[in-house]
Amino acid sequence: MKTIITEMLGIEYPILQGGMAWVANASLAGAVSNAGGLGIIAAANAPAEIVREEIKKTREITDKPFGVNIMLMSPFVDDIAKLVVEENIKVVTTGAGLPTKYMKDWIAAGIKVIPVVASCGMAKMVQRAGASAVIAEGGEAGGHVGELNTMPLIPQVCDAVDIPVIAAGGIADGRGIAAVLMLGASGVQLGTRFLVARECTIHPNYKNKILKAKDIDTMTTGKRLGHPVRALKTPFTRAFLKNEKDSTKSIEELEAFGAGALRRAVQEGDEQNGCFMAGQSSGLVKKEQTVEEIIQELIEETKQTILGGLKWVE
Ligand code: TUI
Repeated sequence: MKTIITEMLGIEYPILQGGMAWVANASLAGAVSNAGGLGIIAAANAPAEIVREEIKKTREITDKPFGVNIMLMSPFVDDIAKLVVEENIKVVTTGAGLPTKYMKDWIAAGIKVIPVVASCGMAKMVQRAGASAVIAEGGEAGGHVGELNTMPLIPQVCDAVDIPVIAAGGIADGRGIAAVLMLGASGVQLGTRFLVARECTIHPNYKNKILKAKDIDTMTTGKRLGHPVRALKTPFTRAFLKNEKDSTKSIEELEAFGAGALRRAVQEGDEQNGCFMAGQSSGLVKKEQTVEEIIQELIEETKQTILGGLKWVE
């Protein structure tokens, strides 16, 4: 399935794997790249040496293109920004902020920069700074999310910029991929669907919670902190929301309450105190599969959906 994105990135299918913090390691990224998508290692809040090790491991798993996602709120962001240049990384995606101040150096090093944006204004800013493409992510996504949803966001970003648009947020099957291609996207980024991949090394409790989740089982917390996060409804998210509504609780207390919660979910499967970040598409994710099976199924469904769509014409 060729699009401007497969040609730009040298991959077989226009499917990127989200740069999920604590989740997107060499095992997952390597498998996605081997299956013809673009695997992405999440730098998240990790120090540079840890990320360097994951890059090395990924190169042992695959000789196909892969990327690194830089979480711009990371305390190590400056180090990671240098690391991707040193390591000759070909594709950098960013999240949770504006990467403009790093882009000149990345572009000079030949890196294709693909920021995640949540609005047209952000998309235009990164286009001006030299982005190769943008990932426009709707609020249906898991993790840190913006205000707009995927359906209105994608066509507006497509109109706002001249660079290719990759759609993210709420997509977990071929119907979603077909839909966003119709909205003008030339690729997709999926996170939640890859959480249950065999090669995804998260705790089994995390996978089981995704597999059991229904349509209404995610919520956002953290609006008062200025960075809303979507996750599965659990005792942790309910307690967080209660604290958030309690005006006697300071921002610092809220931050402290949330600290380490994603790690507890991913590594310990802690159903009481973990934060299981996941998108609204969790209800669409029904079985554990290999990454290869997921990608093949996504492509087949996308083609069937597009062909079947002809029934609505005439
Ligand atoms: O970045 C993400 N998703 C993430 S990052 C993350 S780690 C984290 N954990 C707890 C709290 C906060 C972060 C977990 N999930 N997705 C990409 C994304 N970026 N979605 C939305 C945005 C975004 C939102 C606002 C990017 C820029 C922005 O504002 C730009 C600015 O700084 O004005």
